[in-house]
Amino acid sequence: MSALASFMKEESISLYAVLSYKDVRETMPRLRSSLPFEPRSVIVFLLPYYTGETVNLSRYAASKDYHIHIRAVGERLIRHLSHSFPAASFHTYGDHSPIDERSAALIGGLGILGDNGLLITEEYGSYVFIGDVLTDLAPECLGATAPQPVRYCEHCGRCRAACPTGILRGESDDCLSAITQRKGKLTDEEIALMRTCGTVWGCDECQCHCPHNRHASTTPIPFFYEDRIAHLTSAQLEQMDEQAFRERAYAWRGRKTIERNLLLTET
Ligand code: B12
Repeated sequence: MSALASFMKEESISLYAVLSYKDVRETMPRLRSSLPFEPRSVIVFLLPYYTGETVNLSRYAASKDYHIHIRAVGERLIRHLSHSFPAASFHTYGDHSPIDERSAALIGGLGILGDNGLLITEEYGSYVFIGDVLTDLAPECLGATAPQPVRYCEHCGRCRAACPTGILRGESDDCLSAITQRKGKLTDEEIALMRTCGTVWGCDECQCHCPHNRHASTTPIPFFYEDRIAHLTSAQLEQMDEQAFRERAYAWRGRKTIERNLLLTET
């Protein structure tokens, strides 16, 4: 078994792909040029996160911040591969990557593209995070695959119909997830949408209505079960010390934004 395959097995990661860097869609060249090496290959991996229902937080935000786990997996992978390839350079990303992560996962054959813009896998539906590692190793060293044609969902229309703001129907410029994450004052209409959908952070409406998520398996990754909060209250937030707060997915906007959302939906 290759060093890469043995690592993925140890980490219970069943969905990953290796691609040549020239085949992936680069969206942030600035990030690539700040690397001290020229990337030749990409390892893209999926981390399923569904652990069960939530009350007022979207599913991705119920556990500790997923960036913590993506980074930890990426760093462990780099340490593991460095034993086999000591002269190679690596860098890990999750979200803030030089490449379009969804498109890399799609051409890596890991899933299909839903009309909600999300990558959908067979086993875990769209409840997967995407992480990636860039390296100057030649694609052949890691057993890279040729890019596969992008496959699409059946366009059943359920995500479009369920989208609270209508962005998926081309009727708005804003996604409810983005609205919950915006600083400052929200409009009455935006507040009403948050209340109707019962969310204080993120939005899962398009995912909840997707038939591919109906039988999505729960994640085998322990991280997503630890310190899980399915229902956040103002009182709980107030009691969270700075360290605990910093480890939540809603921390990047500061306390004020999530505090405001709780206040708007609790009254
Ligand atoms: C900014 C951001 C957001 C913003 C804006 C979303 C947006 N504009 O796409 C907001 C806050 C709204 C958001 C919300 C969510 N997000 Co978000 N988000 C991102 C982030 C950091 C950047 C996205 C971006 O702007 N990309 C650049 C633009 C140019 O890409 P795009 O054109 O919009 O994307 C299209 C291409 O990928 C295209 N495409 C696919 N294949 C191909 C192939 C070719 C050849 C071409 C040309 C195009 C193409 O299809 C995509 C969709 O239309 C990504 C991480 C990342 N680095 O990708 C996560 C990411 C997309 N988000 C993620 C998640 C989980 C969510 C939420 C579900 C969270 C939640 N519950 O609230 C929602 C889902 C909302 C939705 N239906 O899109 C996951 C998605 C995982 C998955 N299964 O697909 C990602 C990948 C984070 C991660 N590392 O796992 N997000």
